[in-house]
Amino acid sequence: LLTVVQSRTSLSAHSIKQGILEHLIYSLGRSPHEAPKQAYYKALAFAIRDRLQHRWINTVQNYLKGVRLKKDVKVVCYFSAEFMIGPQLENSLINLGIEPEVRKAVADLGKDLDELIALEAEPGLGNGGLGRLAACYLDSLATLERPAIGYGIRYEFGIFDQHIRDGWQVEMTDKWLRGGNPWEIAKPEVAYYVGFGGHSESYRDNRGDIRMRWIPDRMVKGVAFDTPVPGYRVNTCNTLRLWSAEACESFDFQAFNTGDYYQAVEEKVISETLTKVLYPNDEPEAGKKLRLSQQYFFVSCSLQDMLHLLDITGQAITEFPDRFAAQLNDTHPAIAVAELMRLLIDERLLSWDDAWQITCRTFSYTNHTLMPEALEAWSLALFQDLLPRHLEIIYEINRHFLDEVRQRYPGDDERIAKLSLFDETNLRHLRMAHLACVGSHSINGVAELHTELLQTSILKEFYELWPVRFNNKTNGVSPRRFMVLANPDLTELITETIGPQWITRTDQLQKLEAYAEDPNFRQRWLAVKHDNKVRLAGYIQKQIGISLDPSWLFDIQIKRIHEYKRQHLNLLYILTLYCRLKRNPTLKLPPQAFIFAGKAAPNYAMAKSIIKFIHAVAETINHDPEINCLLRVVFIPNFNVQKSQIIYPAADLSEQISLAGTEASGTGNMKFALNGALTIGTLDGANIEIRERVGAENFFDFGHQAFEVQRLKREGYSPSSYIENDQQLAEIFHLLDTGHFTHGDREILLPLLDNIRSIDPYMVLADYADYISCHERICSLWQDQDKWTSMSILNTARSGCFSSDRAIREYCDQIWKVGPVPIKLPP
Ligand code: DL6
Repeated sequence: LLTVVQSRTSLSAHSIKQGILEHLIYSLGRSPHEAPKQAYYKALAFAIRDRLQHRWINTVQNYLKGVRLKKDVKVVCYFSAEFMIGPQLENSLINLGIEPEVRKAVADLGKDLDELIALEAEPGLGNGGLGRLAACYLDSLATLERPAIGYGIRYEFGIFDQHIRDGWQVEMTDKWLRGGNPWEIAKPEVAYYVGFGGHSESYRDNRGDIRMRWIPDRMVKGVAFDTPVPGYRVNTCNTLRLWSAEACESFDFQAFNTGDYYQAVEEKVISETLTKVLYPNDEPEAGKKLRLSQQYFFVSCSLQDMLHLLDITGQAITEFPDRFAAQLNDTHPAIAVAELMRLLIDERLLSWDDAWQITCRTFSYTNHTLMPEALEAWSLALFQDLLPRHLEIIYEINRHFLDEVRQRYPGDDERIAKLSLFDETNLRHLRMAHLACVGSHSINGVAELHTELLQTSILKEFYELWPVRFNNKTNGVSPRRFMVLANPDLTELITETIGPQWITRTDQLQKLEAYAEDPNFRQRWLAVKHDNKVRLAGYIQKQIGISLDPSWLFDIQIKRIHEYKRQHLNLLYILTLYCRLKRNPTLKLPPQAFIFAGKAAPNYAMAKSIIKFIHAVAETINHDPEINCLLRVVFIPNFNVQKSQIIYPAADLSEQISLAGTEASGTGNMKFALNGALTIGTLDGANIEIRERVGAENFFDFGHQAFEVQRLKREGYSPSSYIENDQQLAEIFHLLDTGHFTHGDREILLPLLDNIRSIDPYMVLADYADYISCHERICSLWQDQDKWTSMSILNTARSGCFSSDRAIREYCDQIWKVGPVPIKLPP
């Protein structure tokens, strides 16, 4: 065994080269002479996965042993419908610390490592911030040596590929599994059955007590696919366990036996559609039965898996909350509260009270949005049809809960209606956020302002009822993924200056403050930024055919396209510069490149119009010789993790311009700041904390604050008056109305323009004037490159607390109570 293990664990260039060749020949059946690059990528990925394997196996063994010995091993189970893990190869090399050896091994085989890395298909198993946060948290959990499993869904088709045709977004299916996925290991023996539909019935158990059971009319099998999650330079390698739906053999057999072959095949197809595709967010979910089925499916598999782990380690069911801390990443997995209750009372035959205590001690809930339309609510008819037994359990949970509320607030019917798990106002709906709150011992927001707003708005009554359950956990991002991997030159410069400890202790970045005024260091810092801009400009030239001068100010807004994020406010600034230049061609203006990227939900017409708007402005400006010597506009299609890694390091200016009170936190804002971009931002989400940390003098804030937004709304917001009172705005709207940017087409942007003029739900016009003057300050500061560079250094130096390691330490210490379990490898 030892020889087998050693031949596949050695980290020398020679052994890695052998590993690649072995996999080329024996796993992929290719001759090294004729194998295409894709096969080399895959063989390399297999060779690297081998090198993670003994860490991975030992990590699981260590945890199980710890549990068996009743040592305090508690596992974090991160329940998330999305994990945007990004490409795995380079991340694994960095975490194992073997990039130089691998580069040599690959070069010895006549290949270039960077080219092979670029061939990796990205698993787009998420929509954006929420899914990427889950991936950063897994990275930090492993790096901090905390036992953890990420539980989610193995979507066959992840987030759609975005193509741009004539300036419009076109969605194409993503085929990330087309070439196979070398990182996952299918575990067909780790499988659970999940029921749907049917009815419930009562029966007498062998003690004569009446109990309930669920008789589903359809079963689906969930099969585990495991992906290793290696920590940075530690032996811990945790697991991301994603469930894939399969038809249940027993049901197939039944159909086969009755001779109904086609029925059996149909059953199989229906079952497998369950995990076919990720739903894009920013669209109403009402009526999407398949979405609720997905949520229930992955949650049920995961809870059954946790119970199984408890059983095989010989633990009593009462130990469940001492062995597992389950985090609900938004409400998508909130049905877990009812499912754990069902498993405990119907299948493990626990009393209601015991089951409820276990449930509440197990779960904690993170809210990620204040947007009313993003708060999940399922119609009772749909719910009844799909999960009838769960609905009964939820009624019972609600009955117990409202009894408690009535005792606290006798006669306060209004409060009861607000707190109830059911919204009785229009069509009856189940409020998933309420279910999550009631079944969790901890409820957190993702930035200070967001948590405060939760407590005073959408979850106000819950906060009044249980203030101690509420807490804030400001988001964080992985410094490995978004600095070490994305920005190797900056990493080298920082490491050379302050040593390598900052990679896992980002508070040490503070030491860079001492160099902020050092001309030599500033020069080197600037050179790194310049090279990163050259890299991005090269990519844009190659992919989109637009050339950018790296000496220009790179002003970047990359995120989901949404009205609340206000990409159109950014466009109004660009159009302001356009008009000013047209009026006065000799105007002194620093040359600026505006770079956008992001996807719009396929059914979100306004967001799609914003993409068209960006392209219309880009086309006009980029082709106008009077303007394109000072301004250029670029939209990078199909934004994903891989692309983000090239973009963040190249930014001079980060646009974080959501209407105050709408962005829960943001994480892009942190990635930019850590890479030394200055931020222009509203006092929204985590922008506020970034500004506090980096210093108000190193941050450009503008716009109405959240409380002012509320006041404006109360007083009656009139967007048209802003146009009437501002000549510049009036001129811009006139140009847009006459089709100046759309080849004379006056209709194409009209719905968007009319919406701004008449409703302007995210108050673009109210913040316009301040945004413009803030940009003016930025332009004048840009002239002083020394000052700008010092501010850039200070942004990085003071953003260490936005590491996901800090966030995960807080979750572990304050919510999950999960300590480190260092992994020892056998000699
Ligand atoms: O917490 C991660 C991320 C935040 O940074 C963003 O501000 C927030 O918009 C995003 N929320 C969602 C909501 N999805 N749902 N529901 O993606 O979470």
